[in-house]
Amino acid sequence: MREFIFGTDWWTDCDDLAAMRILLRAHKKGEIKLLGVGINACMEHSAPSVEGFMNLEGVNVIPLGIDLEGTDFEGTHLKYQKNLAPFAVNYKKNEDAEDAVRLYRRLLSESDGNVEIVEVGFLQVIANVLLSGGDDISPKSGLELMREKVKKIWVMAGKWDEEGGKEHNFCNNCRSREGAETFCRLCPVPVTFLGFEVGVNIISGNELLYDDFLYKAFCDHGSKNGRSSWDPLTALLALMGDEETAGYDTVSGKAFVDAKTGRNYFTEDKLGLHKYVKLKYEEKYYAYKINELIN
Ligand SMILES: [Ca+2]
Repeated sequence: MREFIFGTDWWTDCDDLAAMRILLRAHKKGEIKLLGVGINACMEHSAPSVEGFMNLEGVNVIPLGIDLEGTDFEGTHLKYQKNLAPFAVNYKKNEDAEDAVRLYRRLLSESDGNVEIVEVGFLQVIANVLLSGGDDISPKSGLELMREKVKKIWVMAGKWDEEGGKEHNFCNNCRSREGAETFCRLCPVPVTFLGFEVGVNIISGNELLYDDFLYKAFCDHGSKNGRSSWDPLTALLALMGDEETAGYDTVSGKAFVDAKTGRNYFTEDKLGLHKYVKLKYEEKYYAYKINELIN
């Protein structure tokens, strides 16, 4: 069975929750195994609200990691997290979650080498995994663990329809900018990016039922009529496991992020480890597919 680690900023936007629902439902159906969730931004109710959401979805045995230092990203919308946090059982506070780098190292070292990562937030945690040395979990470096255990990484980040594009997950602050630069430079496995331009005009979550807690979270965010679909598109792409089948054209090459500005650049190369996706169909095609999965 395909195994996934889900990385999320779970920060100010609600599209992370739609992505999480897609993965949790696939996990519940036995289509995939979700090994763990790494939260790469830290607000007051981050870990409790992630666990609360999972419990409401009927999935409650997935380990959480968090970057407790990731408190300095820009933006505030705490309400949906505050409302989900009371549903937590095991992670009553952020400190109850394992350090996210340790979680990744542990999950990777325990795995058979078939792991895929879906990352819909900031990249400093994966970057720090790549920079990590051997420890009590494994004598292997993070680079070795990633090379041996990770098959593919699906990332929502970047703006690829222009050279020097600026996008939130790369650009938010120096933590995200430096993390993104390190990730693109060091990551030894294939990465597919879904960029800002792909998801911005695909609106999903606009058909949720009024008594659905995901609808309440969308309302708490100010998105009762739906939201751009960056994160759920990335989750769906990862689940389908193939860009073309998921409805995208791809450009292969090498991505680069400027650590000072967070701007992204791309050098085309048919043999490159990086790809970014481009829409093949009209936006409503993708919105329908996401709504079908989250309604
Ligand atoms: Ca996100």
